[in-house]
Amino acid sequence: MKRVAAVDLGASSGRVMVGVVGSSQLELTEINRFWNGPVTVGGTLYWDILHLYRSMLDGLRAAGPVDGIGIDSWAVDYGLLDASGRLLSNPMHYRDSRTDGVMDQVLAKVSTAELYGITGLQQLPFNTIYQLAAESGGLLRQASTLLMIPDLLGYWLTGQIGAERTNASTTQLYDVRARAWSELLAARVGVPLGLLPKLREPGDLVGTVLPETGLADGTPVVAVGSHDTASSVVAVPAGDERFAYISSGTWSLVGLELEQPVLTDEAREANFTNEGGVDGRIRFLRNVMGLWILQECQRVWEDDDLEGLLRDAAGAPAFAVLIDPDAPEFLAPGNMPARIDEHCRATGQEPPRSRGAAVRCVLESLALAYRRTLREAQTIADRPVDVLHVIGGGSQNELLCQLTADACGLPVLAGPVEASALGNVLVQARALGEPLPDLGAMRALVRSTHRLRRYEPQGKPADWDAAESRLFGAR
Ligand code: LFR
Repeated sequence: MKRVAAVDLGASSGRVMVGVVGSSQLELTEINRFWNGPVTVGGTLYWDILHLYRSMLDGLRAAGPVDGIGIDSWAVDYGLLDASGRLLSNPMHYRDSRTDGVMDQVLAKVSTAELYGITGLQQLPFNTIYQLAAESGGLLRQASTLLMIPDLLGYWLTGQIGAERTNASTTQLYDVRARAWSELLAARVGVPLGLLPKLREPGDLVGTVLPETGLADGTPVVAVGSHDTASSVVAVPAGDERFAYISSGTWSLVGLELEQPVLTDEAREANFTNEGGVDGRIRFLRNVMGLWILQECQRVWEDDDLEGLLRDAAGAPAFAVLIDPDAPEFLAPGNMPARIDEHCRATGQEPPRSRGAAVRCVLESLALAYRRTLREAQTIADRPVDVLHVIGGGSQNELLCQLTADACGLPVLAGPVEASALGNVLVQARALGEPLPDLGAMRALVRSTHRLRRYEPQGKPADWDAAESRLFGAR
């Protein structure tokens, strides 16, 4: 049996959890939970990295002695260190507007087809490659090392430098077939290769904690699937290969787990990503905007009664208004209710008349985006699926789970909620000697220790067909 600590940082909150992992045991206890989000300074969106580090240390101290510590977080963002190992600038938030228009500048140096052929990555304006191209003030010239967020926090804990592979795979500077940094792309976009540290595998030892952390001397820090989505996919409680998943939180990551990347024109045109998973798997998925739109509505409404909003949404008329949740205007923080209204007017629809109607519009639109993404993923990867696993915080949203089952015409199995933290502790426990030979064994343990909720598809499939062609048909 192993007792390990998972630091799991999401875009709206971070947490430290202790996991006890044994042959028939998998239990998580939350030690602390802390705010995370963008902080605007001088018109730029930053993460509050020292607040995250301090809160994580508070949690780790409160956790007491553990056999290991693992860190996962959102992807694509990074800190730059100078030659003495000091952080050059506070890490910026991927939703900051400094990358506006930068993709086109980079695409003038490397074509979309070449970029996709090497990295297999979905084009998102905030991919690390575009953020680096947007760095100003000669920062890249002053920098010696680039560390992704979990690698940066791991460096502060241990003094050791490295780049965990699953998160490196989200930079769009990583060659998915060669399984190495792409020298060609780095050169083409002017990123010094020396900036990119040696790659680490999930399960590798990062180092042991430094005395200044105040943590128990000698505690190992273990690399996990440090991209939160990689960790959460580890904890998908699937029994065989014929499954799809939605890792549901601020983002909805919708797709399949594959053995090999799919780098075809079809996959590129449909903008699917091939991110690196634990044990060399590929996460073939697309980012759908996710619960972010609803979270931003709640922030603007100053309404934290999600239950109440969902009740109102359940009672609101079906398919009254539909939006494309992936429209670029929904990416940056801001007045989301007003943007929804504008989007409706621009597409010839009456804006929703109540909060309940707006929430219904967001959830139905998400369900339609899931449906389209899943169908495309199955066709492009030639992988039929029988069941859709919804994991992460969004798996608690009963209305969304039911709409998802209805829209996709598949049974939805919802749970576990804390999927990233579970994936994190499972990979650590294995690295520390717990007999969990492969993903199948880890998933069987999640299945036998966690209760899942099943949603059968209901309603009329024809209604969803009609709604889909209303929303996406003209494209
Ligand atoms: C989810 C996630 C997604 C990534 C996005 C930005 O938390 O990690 O996988 O595309 O955040 O980093």
